[in-house]
Amino acid sequence: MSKPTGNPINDGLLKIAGEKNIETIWDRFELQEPHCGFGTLGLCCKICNLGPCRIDPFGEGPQKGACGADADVISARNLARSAAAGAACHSDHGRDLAMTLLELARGKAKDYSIKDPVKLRNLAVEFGIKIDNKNDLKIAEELGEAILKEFGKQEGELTFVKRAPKKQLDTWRRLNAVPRGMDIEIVQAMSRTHIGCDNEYRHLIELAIKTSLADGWGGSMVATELSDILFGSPRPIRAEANLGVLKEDEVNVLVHGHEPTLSDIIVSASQDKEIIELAKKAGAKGINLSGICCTAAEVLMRHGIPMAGNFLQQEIAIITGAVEAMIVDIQCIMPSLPEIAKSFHTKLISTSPKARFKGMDHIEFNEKDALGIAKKILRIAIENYKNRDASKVNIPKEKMTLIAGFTMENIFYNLGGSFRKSYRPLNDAIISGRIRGVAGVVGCDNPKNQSGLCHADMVKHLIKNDVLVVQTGCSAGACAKAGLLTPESAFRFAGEGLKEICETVGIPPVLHAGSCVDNTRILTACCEMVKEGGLGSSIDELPVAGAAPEWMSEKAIAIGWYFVASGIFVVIGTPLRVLGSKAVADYICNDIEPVVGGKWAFEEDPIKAADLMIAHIDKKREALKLKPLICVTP
Ligand code: MSK
Repeated sequence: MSKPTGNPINDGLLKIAGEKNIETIWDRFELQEPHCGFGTLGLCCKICNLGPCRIDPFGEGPQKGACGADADVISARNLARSAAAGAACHSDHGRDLAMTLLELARGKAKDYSIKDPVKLRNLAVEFGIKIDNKNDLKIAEELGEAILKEFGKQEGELTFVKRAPKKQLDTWRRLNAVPRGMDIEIVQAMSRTHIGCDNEYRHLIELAIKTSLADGWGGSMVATELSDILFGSPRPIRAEANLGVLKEDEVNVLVHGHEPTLSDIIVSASQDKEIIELAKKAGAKGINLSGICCTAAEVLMRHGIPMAGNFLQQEIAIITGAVEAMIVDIQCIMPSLPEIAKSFHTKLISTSPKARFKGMDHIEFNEKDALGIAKKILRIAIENYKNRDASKVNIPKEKMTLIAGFTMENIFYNLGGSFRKSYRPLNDAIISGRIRGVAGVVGCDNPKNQSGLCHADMVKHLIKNDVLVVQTGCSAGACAKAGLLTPESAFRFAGEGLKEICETVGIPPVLHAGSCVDNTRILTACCEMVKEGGLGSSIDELPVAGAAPEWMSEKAIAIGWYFVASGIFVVIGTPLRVLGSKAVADYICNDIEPVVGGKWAFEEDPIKAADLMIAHIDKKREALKLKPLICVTP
């Protein structure tokens, strides 16, 4: 059995895995230790076939690859490539939603509709589309076309960068960092990092910045905005989280991955009378839908569908023995799942034309017959209910209530009430010293850390110190399970000032803002704070900070970079793979701050990392000459 993970629920199911000789991520992770030192430090180059080359970090062996690239070039080049991969994932996600919008507008996706026509119209205006007397579908068609052009645009600037404060935009313009289109920046990141191309580390870091900005202010922002239009803008909603949401007497179906196009329709299909009747005929009380990873966040925010688990829990969800079907699309899906499912009855179904898995059944999703495909998948799950072996069922009891569904728009209402829809109350609370500042705590969970415990420890420390926390992705899931996403948690964990605000407004001290692509909601909220006034003239002047304490994916690198480049201080748990180059590490953790306004820090201890964020927030408060905190928590 693998070492204890620090999470009793995971440990209980991992014990069962150990007894059945089932290998999980924790076992495989252990077998990889110690991790390759060259790779960890960013000193391994596999870009061309002169190598793989490596640089000796002790200065005794080779200091240059066969082509002459030194530690600075190799680590900066690797970093830029990782950022490009992350940006590509989010942008492709955004592109798919633009395609769905277009199919809907052209009558080829009959199972979808425009769920937020106000947002559709606002976005169309932002893209320069004339509304006149056009109906929603006509506007959707023109908007879909305009957004798809944005992906392939070769010159000019992305439309969404206009949302940024002028000072921020001027900084990017000075650096030639304003993305032209999503695709061109990702392609250039790949071409410029080819052997013998871009060979100056600062120039390569600028490349990482531009590519990541194309994600944050491009692909991801498109994904968030179009998801709201197609599936509805979230509103605060009560739900539950943790593996205890699985039910012994229902057909348990898990949706896992990232894109909401299928999962949203599965929600409708699971409420279909015919499907519920079928489940009852099979001996179950109904269909119990829940989610893993960011797909979970998408359906949680919009429909209150429970979140069964985050990234690290995808394997152990199957080990509960109670899952009839797990439906996957793209990103963060472990290829190990089919091997684990062999010991249980769970059917694994891949659905995206982009992602296949050895050992999974594949039912390709297609917007033209979305509901039909969703029902087909649910019928397979229902049919599989009879194969559940009661002796193998071990559903943990633990589950926790949470409130999710906070967006840049609805936070207006929550903070200001219906007569005062503005960021004024938030800015005033910060200016008057009731709230110290705002922190975004996001990202994955990682066996290098303790099963999501870093997130909860960090967030508790931040709210205790009157920092309002906004979360997305698996980090939000981890804190939901720790009971931090309820208004009541303010009484247990928040400092006096933050508690007072939460009590007055009725919000949790930790706001769930959605999935990985929804980190852009944090960007737009920062823009609104600047626009509201009193907290400086650009994002880098705000008393805010960001963190990804257990990051693991390349998407997290792109996200971190677009926050840093947007002027935000970002602390991550394990370092980016640049420590083999003192020049690159110094540059991105220090010298870059006067250039873009933000910078990176690496700190594994979640409390020390939170203290770095608090110190940064205090530094910004001081620069803005804000009042001292009203209630300093002892
Ligand atoms: S799912 S990228 S493990 S947050 Fe977005 Fe979670 Fe990280 Fe995947």
